[in-house]
Amino acid sequence: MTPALLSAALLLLLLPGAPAQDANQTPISILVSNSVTNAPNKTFTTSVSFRGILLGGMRRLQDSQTGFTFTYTEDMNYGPFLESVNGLAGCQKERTYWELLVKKPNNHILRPDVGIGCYIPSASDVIILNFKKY
Ligand code: B12
Repeated sequence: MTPALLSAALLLLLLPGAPAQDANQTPISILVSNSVTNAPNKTFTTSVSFRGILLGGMRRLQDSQTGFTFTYTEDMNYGPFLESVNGLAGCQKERTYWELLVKKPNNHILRPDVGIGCYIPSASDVIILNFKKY
């Protein structure tokens, strides 16, 4: 290959628009909100594997060290229960918990009838983790 062809090939590789993401990954956003204190929202981006569960995307995000952390407890009947996000934990005494909502690309907001271990995100879902009172 001539030097000119080689630099053209290198340029193509570096051009924006080159596939940045693994084709097997479904991109999603995670928006952390707090309807108790109205603290500012924070949005993060992550991905899940093909037909992968939300918990996988949350773990991937936590491992990427972008300032998102979470903990969960294991319920014997329903699986993982989201206990805390970014250091803030739900509390039985104060009747607070992390609610799971999903904003679809058409802006409709759903409240899934399963938790983070069962919900399978679709491409471009905005997962809303909302600290709330019950
Ligand atoms: C009360 C209740 C809650 C309360 C529990 C707080 C409390 N301390 O009482 C709150 C408001 C926190 C709650 C939240 C959610 N819940 Co709820 N909840 C119930 C309900 C109505 C009764 C549970 C109960 O008290 N059982 C009696 C006690 C004695 O048994 P227990 O085993 O100790 O109950 C505990 C578990 O049920 C656990 N729990 C409650 N909800 C959920 C959800 C998940 C995913 C997990 C892992 C555990 C869990 O909290 C209870 C108290 O500690 C049930 C429906 C039902 N009729 O059973 C739904 C139910 C269990 N919840 C459900 C869901 C989907 C959720 C949410 C994911 C909703 C959402 N989109 O945000 C969130 C959990 C989010 C998270 N942080 O992970 C589903 C679970 C179905 C499934 N296969 O996953 C159920 C079956 C209702 C439904 N839609 O069909 N829930």
